[in-house]
Amino acid sequence: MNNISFLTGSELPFCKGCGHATITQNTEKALQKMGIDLLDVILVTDIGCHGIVDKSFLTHTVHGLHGRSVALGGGIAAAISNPTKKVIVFVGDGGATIGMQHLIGAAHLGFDMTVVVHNNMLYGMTGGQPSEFTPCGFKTPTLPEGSNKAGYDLCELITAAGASHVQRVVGIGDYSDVLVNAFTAKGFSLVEVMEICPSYGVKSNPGMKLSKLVEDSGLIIKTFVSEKDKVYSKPVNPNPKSLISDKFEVTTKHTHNLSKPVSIMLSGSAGEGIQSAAEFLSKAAMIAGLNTTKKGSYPVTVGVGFSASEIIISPEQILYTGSPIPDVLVITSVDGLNYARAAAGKMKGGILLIDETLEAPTTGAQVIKVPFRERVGARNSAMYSIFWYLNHSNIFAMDALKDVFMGNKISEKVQIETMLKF
Ligand SMILES: Cc1ncc(C[n+]2csc(CCOP(=O)(O)OP(=O)(O)O)c2C)c(N)n1
Ligand code: SF4
Repeated sequence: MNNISFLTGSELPFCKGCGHATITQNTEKALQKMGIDLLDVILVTDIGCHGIVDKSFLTHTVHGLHGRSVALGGGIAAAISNPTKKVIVFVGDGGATIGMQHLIGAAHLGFDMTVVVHNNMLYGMTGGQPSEFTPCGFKTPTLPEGSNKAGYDLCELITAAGASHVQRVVGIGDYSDVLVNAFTAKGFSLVEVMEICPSYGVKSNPGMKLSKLVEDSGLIIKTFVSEKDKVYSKPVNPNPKSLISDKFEVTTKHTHNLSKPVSIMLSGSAGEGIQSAAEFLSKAAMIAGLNTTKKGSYPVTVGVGFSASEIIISPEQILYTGSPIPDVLVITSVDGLNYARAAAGKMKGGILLIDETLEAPTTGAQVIKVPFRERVGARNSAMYSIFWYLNHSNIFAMDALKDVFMGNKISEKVQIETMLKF
């Protein structure tokens, strides 16, 4: 037991008689009984009336999106993985409805945390809409005829999902020991506190008593499971390989002739190497001492239709990706032509390199027809187009692009000489 104050001392932000206030007071008392330090508590709150209490707590607090507080809390618990710290999540029945999968998942994975569900059987903050926890017959301002079905039995669900400690309690008086039991359990614990919202629940159901309502709804007040030593088993590899370590390391090896940025759009068909060609061009520009950005566009069905990439190459730092009106537009197929027609129409200058089999779209750019497909076939046409463009523009040393090409598996299948016939 300690006498640390876990609350700011200013008034709690709830309507008079709201059960959320009782949960706040019982939480403080439970934490004092545990003798835990203020800053060893991480309180994650959800959206809703209960969530605005975070400004009253002197502990660490995190305010989550509606229904996502359990996912946030689970992430924090997994990341700190420290038995001296206590992660507590406050969520309403509305947030529990929206984030049910997170609750089941967190119980299933056994995250070391406690969820306190503020079940006032409706969405309080937004004026009393029913949630999936609204009991049969319970009326709300937006459901004045009363619910015609039973609400979820959350405790049964979470017990079945594998939680270590689950208890339901009627939120009246001192139930701090119930919270102590949950807070001190190892692994995932949950307490469902039954309440009525005086502003919407009581008004819509005059004379209804909380204990009677809970009893009539068939929700049992009890401890559903209490395996207090069940521990969190890490669901993921504890020593994952860094995603950064094998990134492309850039050393300038070649020269360039660029004094201002140039934007290039490659537009062709899925499966014809547009994204690879864009990547090769970007990497080559980097080893020629330039900055580059690359933005890929393709339909969700990645195997058919167009594929396009917008590349910017510049001697200066570039703070954005994409260039809807390129300086250079390369079109290698019919799909690419259809995709890039609008961009071509906006070009007032620059160059348009287009496969010689295609009819050039309306454009203010200088049009150059090149037999991309005929020279190297459809699959390599995009790759060939960047060699062709680099040879034509000389914006940086061709040796940079040759280096990137030769360092890739493609060079085992495609002779580099094929790419160098202009
Ligand atoms: C994803 C999402 N849906 C809806 C809302 C609007 N909204 C804000 S508070 C709230 C009701 C909250 O009810 P509950 O979670 O039960 O908490 P209570 O207010 O009763 O404490 C809703 C629907 C939102 N903020 N985010
Ligand atoms: S509206 Fe209801 S849930 Fe919200 S603070 Fe008031 S009594 Fe509590």
